Amino acid sequence: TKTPIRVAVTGAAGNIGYALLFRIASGEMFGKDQPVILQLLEIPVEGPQKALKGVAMELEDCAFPLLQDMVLTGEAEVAFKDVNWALLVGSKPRGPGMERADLLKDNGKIFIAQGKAIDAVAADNARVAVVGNPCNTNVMIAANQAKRLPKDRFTAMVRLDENRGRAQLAKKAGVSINDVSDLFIYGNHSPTMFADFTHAKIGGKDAASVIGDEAWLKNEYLPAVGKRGAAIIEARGLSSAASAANALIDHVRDLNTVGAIHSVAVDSQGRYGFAEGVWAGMPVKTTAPGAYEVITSYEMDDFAKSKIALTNDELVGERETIKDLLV
Ligand code: NAX
Repeated sequence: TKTPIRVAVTGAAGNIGYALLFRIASGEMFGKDQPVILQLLEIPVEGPQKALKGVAMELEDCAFPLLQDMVLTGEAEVAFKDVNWALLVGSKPRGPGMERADLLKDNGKIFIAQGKAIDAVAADNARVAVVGNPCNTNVMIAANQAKRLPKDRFTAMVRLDENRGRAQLAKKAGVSINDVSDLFIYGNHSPTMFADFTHAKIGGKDAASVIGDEAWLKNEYLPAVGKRGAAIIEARGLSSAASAANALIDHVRDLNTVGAIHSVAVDSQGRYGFAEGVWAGMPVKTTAPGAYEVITSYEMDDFAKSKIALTNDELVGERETIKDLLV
């Protein structure tokens, strides 16, 4: 049997945590033959710690054969000790009347502390995936602290946006989701993201020609994908949780699946016209378990370039807001 891998999940007693942990423990993220040890972090406050115990009791009650052990903690240094994967889900939600700048700064502090702890105690092969919003900027802050690990180990999740974008294209075209390919998300996980329909394929053909309605793609589809998170909150009274957990399963599984091509927010290194040093969604191809190369071959037309410029401006603005938090 394989050696267990250690997986940290932060915000483990939250909504996404509840939709995520059981699927990791059942083998959907790392494979049906890969034992896991879950190291669960919650804020060191009675309520969340008690709720975390409850979640752990339910995990126990599932009697998952792959779940070798669990660590429940309020301390980052304990949660990230020797981890192979750190899934940073927990963050502070935007409160009533709170400015976006305050949200960025408050969350930035969390990701400084967690980046430091990962740097200090995580395994040498550690990989980090950030979900907690604003995820592109949070991952940049964590990576900036964790100098021991190469920057390409740090990714943020835009896979929910890719999945949403593929589903909406399939629905419009009246085809199965399996017929939609090559739809990638560029930029920020926010309404400015660019779901690049210009290179998407439906049944192997150009999506734009299959849909046959460019105005719909530009004026309805793009905003609908960008604002889908808000539409879920409006309908459910709670933000996306099961679909976000599902996307994180896809994100991590595909980063471990050689040949998988998928959207991931990575250190841009100036690719596709993004500013150096911001984390932006773009297509990557997994080359070895946990390793990937960015696909740089897509040629963008003027429309696509203008959309990328917009989401890049937002990423640069976020970095400007938290620049005092970078070392
Ligand atoms: P919840 O508020 O239900 O859960 C978050 C949990 O994190 C809480 O239990 C809280 O106590 C904990 N937490 C807060 N600060 C922490 C810290 N410093 N260390 C450890 N735990 C901490 O939110 P949930 O619905 O689970 O969403 C979690 C995050 O995912 C939010 O930031 C949300 O905005 C973000 N999302 C990101 C998505 C993406 O595609 N990248 C989509 C879904 C989701 O909106």
